[in-house]
Amino acid sequence: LIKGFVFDLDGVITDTARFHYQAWKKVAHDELGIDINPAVNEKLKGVSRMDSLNVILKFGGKENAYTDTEKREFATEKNDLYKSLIKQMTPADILPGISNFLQAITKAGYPMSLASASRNAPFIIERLELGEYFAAIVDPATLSKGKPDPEIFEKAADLIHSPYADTVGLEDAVAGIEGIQRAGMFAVGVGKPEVLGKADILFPDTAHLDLAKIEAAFAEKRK
Ligand code: G16
Ligand code: MG
Repeated sequence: LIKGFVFDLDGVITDTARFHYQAWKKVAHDELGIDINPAVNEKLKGVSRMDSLNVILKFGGKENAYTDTEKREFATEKNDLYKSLIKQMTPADILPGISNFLQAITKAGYPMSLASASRNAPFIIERLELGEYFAAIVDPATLSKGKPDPEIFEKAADLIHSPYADTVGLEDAVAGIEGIQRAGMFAVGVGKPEVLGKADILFPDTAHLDLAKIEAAFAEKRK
């Protein structure tokens, strides 16, 4: 039986990727002389702040052009810009269907926690007024490895005392689905089958998320 749900944030609960992109695009252009594009942005999804900077530097062929101190300054500049953008978020930025889905899970009595790589996740959840649904939020500062390592999903499940085999994880990124499955959890994908084909159950978008279907697919797999 299902004992708990762990959620990714960006791409599942809200679309912060556009704000990350806007902030990185400006810092990359102004400070690094690198013009990023939507294909680069895809590679930043679910990836930590410093790793995102490294992806951009690699794309621009400037992997070894800066010291760690300089890199920290670029990351801080990006984050300041990002924070000014997410300050304007409201509950209207919750992705379609998510509020009803969270209500259905709560009504069914399953605890939920958040497995987001973002250090800004607590602030975003507050802006979206979704705090009441999440019993816990993993602090990414405590992690030694990023997705696809299962660590973040394991911590999220531990926080709600949900055994991994009885936990359902939701993700929109390949690395996230891989992490959920490596943790021994049931993976719910939100996105395209070409990308997330390995998920245990897949929904084309958040509006189609269906708790009854997830419970049935989970029961079938654990039979
Ligand atoms: C999110 C985004 C990533 C971002 C990361 C860290 O991950 O998808 O693009 O780099 O958080 O964010 P911050 O700079 O705010 O700490 P997730 O796991 O919510 O999809
Ligand atoms: Mg995501």
